[in-house]
Amino acid sequence: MDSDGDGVGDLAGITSRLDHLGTLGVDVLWLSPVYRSPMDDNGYDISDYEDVDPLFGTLADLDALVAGCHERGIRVVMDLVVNHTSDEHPWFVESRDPASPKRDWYWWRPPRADGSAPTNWESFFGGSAWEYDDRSGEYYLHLFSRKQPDLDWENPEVRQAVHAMMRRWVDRGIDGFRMDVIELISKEADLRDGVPADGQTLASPVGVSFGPRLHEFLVEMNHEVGLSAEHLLTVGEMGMSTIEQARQVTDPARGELDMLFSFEHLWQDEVPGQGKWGLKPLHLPDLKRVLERWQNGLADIGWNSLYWDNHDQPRAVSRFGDDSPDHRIVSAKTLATVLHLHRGTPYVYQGEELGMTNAGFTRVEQYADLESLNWAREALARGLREEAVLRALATKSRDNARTPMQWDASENAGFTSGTPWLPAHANRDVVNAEAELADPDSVFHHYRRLIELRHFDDVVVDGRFALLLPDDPAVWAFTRTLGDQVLLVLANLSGDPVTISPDDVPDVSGREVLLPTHAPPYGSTLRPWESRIERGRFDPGTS
Ligand code: TEU
Repeated sequence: MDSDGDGVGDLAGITSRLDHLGTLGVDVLWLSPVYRSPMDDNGYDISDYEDVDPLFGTLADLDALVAGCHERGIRVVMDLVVNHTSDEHPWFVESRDPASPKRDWYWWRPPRADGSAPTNWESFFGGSAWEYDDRSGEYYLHLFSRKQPDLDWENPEVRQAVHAMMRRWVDRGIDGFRMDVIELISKEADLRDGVPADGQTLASPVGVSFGPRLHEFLVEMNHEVGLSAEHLLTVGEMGMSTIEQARQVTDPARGELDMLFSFEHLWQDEVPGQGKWGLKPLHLPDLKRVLERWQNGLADIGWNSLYWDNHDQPRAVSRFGDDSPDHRIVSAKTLATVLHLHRGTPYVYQGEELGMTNAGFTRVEQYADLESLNWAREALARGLREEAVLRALATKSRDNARTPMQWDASENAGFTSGTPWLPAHANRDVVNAEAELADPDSVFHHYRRLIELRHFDDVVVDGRFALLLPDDPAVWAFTRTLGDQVLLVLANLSGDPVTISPDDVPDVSGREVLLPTHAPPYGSTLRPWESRIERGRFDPGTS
């Protein structure tokens, strides 16, 4: 929400909309980075960790937002981006001088004998992960854009500076951190070449994810900042984490993080090895199995986070549901039910609670995201047809999730009085908060009820998870069990009716239907995208 008409959302804007969050019932607000930044990567390139960027307001605006949240019982988690800084951060500016004491706060390396970069690594945003600096004749490492140089966490001064900064935010009233690409902070000391894929010259970086000192750094950070304090929440973005690594990171006895974001479920609609732009239709059992393995893997130790959407992902209803007018509302609700009834902490990304859809851009010029633009440029140069490039962007670009929040049906969706930085979606006349709050059958109220259910029902929080019908290509069914209490979730993730045989679901007595997507009757056939939860008891003697 933009409060000052410059077309960009800001802190005062969010504060003016806190009733929306209050009505939805969320416990915590995760704020995207609002620190000072040249905005090469929408604020994930920070030039001053101690201040708010004027684009978003002032420190006083941030204090007001935090106070407004706290009044409503909502905690505020900030984004912590400390794998890298901006190249305009004073630490890096100073580090450009080889004689400076900050030189080894970053990864400066001499060229190889032939003058080429120290390793053949490709940055996550395309091109070499090394940038040559004329002044010293050395390269610096940037796993993301060249305006995002990687900090060298081997240096204790770097770690101390980060801890001190985090303590200042906690002292200011912040309730925790979402830690950007935190799996990358420990790198294997001998930086070495990777193996390029066929026909490529650059390779994925090696030895940078879950490096040898990662757990040590997380334990140290937790201890130095006091992150295990009851009121603080920590979630690490650790896309490549295995379940075993996640058990370690989130085991409370080890004192690292509360939870992490794995990406494994989001790889299920990619051609293996081709990355996010290699489009593959989803085979539902693959997705169910991934979540099942994470449920089982963290059942006794650790804790899951649950999410479909964030600022880097396409909209869930467009990706895993059906965003056509016939099915948008029901499929958005069903995706929500399935996710929120797993065990873990569910995350709702702005507009997901309205069933907001992908951006619907049809030209490369409409995109703003550097990852999308870099890839499109490279792909076109490689000879990929324009239709294919546009299809991949329309399916996967991060901008799909970044169009203005749809508050009402007006021209800019009520987001700004000026020109929005990305255009508001044409479907704002139907998909908007004002209309959905007024409609008890809306996607919004379905999310509100799911959140409410979790607040009152221990089975949602703690129940043991068991997947039913794992190989069924359309049905997503599972139980959550706590003592003799059971929640049975039945969902049809397809546009065709499906029939579930009574033999395939456990015998539950005293069934009560919760959060159905459709009006009765509730039989063994689920209508297109229909879902419901049934609450009951296991009869003594049944298992
Ligand atoms: O994303 C990390 C990350 O792995 C991304 O490269 C992600 O895979 C990609 O955006 C998916 O398209 C985090 C932030 O969430 C992202 O917004 C930042 O651009 C990135 O780190 C660099 O800080």
